[in-house]
Amino acid sequence: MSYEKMWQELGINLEAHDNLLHVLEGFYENIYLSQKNRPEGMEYFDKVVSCIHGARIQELFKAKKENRLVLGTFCVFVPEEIVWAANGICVGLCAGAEIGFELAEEVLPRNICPLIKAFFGFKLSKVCPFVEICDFVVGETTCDGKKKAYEIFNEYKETYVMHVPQKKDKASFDLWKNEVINFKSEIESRTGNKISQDDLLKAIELINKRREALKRLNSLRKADPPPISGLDVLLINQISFYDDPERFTAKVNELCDELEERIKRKEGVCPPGTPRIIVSGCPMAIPNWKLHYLVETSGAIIVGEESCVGTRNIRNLVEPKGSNVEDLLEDIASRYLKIDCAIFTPNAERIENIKSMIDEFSAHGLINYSLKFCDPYTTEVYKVNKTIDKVPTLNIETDYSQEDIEQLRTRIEAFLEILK
Ligand code: BJ8
Repeated sequence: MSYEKMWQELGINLEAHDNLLHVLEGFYENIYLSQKNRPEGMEYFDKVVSCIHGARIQELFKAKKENRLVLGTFCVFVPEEIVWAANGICVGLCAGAEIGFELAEEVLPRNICPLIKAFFGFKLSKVCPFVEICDFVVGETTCDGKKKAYEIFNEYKETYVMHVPQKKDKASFDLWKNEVINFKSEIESRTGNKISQDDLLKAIELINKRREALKRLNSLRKADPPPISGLDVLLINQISFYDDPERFTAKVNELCDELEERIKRKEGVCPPGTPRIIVSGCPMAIPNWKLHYLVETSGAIIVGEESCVGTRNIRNLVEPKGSNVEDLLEDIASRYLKIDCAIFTPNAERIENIKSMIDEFSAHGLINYSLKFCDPYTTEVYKVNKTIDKVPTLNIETDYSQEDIEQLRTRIEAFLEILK
């Protein structure tokens, strides 16, 4: 099926876009389709990627024709329940590839985190139909790089910014709750839909179910051998940001049924006793598969991601205790303020969460993964390493380029030697 007409309508640069899809296809074949003994349930997720800018964009296109609001986000702090409650659609925009960096560097400093450079790059080179189809994007005052970059991004795509506090005391909670209330008003005025208690409850249930399915998937990785690779779970987490939540949840649960059968048969994707690794740190947006690929082709298996594209995004559910809209908004605010992003100070709960993951998943090693120039995560590595004494740790600081692949492989192999 050809989607060219739709892409054209969205103002996509067709030639650059063709090249991107071509590179992505080759990448996917090498990294994903070459894996052995994958679960059959991965077929759905393979299909989603093979049609990454096609079928889902078409659904969004149709939704917009029906007057539904579509908005894009770059951070798990944006309370998407509010968008769904107003019959809108929320998509997490990816920024995981070195695309359009020369154009991005015309407006941004060279030494800025690749994730920020990538979201500019995708927009400026007009190769991402997700960005183009969004009515507007929602930014947040998390790290300094993003905060300042949104001011400029607003010149290219309308950007509404939510104020995320940097501490978690009562005053910060009140500020955040107020931001959540303002966001609700913003969404109501843009959609023309007044959000009722029932709408909010339904949206909370929809997103909680997605989180629960991903939690179920993660917990199945506790088995030795794990029934699914870290690469595949990473991909599923990445897809969770833009797929239709109801369909996605059903597909993850189907996959989990299959994985449970595999565990009963003691069938896994690697031999029992394979070194088990937790990766912790910056998010890995699609198609950033570099670290997982290197680790899993060097004789180890990743059993957990302490990341926003991983457990940080699914650990806590919204607990709807409120009996009216305002109280439910407070429940939402409280769930989101539990996120243990490194932009917070202090951020002790993140270190506790890493410790529990190491125990729960019987990990043999921890890799601190930071994107270059990400101050919050690179700086927090010191505290993580000072506290984690149960397993060896390895610090990796990288970007989206392929230049350091061999150097990283050598360091990962040496680390895995220690674990043996
Ligand atoms: S809640 S991790 S998604 S802010 S990697 S842009 S921090 S310089 S992505 Fe994040 Fe929200 Fe936190 Fe999660 Fe800045 Fe670091 Fe770049 Fe980052």
